[in-house]
Amino acid sequence: MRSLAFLLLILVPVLGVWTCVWAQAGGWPTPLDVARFGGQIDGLFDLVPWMAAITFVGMEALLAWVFFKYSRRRPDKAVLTCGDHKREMVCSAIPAVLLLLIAFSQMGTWAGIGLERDPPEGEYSSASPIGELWASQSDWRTRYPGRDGQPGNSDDFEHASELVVPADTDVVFDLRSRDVDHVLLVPEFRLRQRALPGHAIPVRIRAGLRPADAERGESSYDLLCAELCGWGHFKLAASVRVMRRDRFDQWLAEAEARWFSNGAEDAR
Ligand SMILES: [Cu+2]
Repeated sequence: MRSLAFLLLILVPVLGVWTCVWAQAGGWPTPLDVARFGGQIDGLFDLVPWMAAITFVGMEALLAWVFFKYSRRRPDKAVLTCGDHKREMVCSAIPAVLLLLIAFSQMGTWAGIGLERDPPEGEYSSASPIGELWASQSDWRTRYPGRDGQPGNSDDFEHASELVVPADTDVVFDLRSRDVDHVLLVPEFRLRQRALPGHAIPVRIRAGLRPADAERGESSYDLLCAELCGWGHFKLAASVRVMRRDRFDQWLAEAEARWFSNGAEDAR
């Protein structure tokens, strides 16, 4: 009985670590990464499970050792101790160090992604072809800046329920909300950003095509709202279409013409 219990104690951390390694090796449950900083963000995600796994194995091993060592009949009784300042300090310091490690390890990645409106000098040369992405109950609406490249004037045009972006291009746009809090989520871009009413939050993405779509020149990804934002939350399931640059330019010209024709092509 004792051996069986001991075996189970050993089995739990071994299976825990095995599932962790197996999941990572198989790329599960991480979605496809087509983002410029996706690898770094995944690395940050991996850090916490690994820390948890090592702590888990250590604690299980300690438990197994205690179980093994003190399970024999011993003449001495267990002693209840209350309050050990030194041990409490150690037990507080270890999680604090781990939390600081998590905090500092992500600083470089976030600085690299750069959520500032103006890109670092020399890094991004082209102006963003997208002005704003509006969330509302209950659709997503992209506002393109038109021919002058400046959002907020009369040559802007809109496209509903879809964000269309050029592939392998740095795109910066303002995320906005018309009504309540929403959360923009595109798992393949490793992008999750809250949209707040009254705020224009700059978002930078650089998306690629799925390897299988390289020849076709176009990929589609789910664009979701990750916040239960009201009765129409389910309607905020849209898509991001990533197009090769030449296809995107053609799409942009057609979308612009369609917007300003005011439906004239359908009346013919
Ligand atoms: Cu929502």
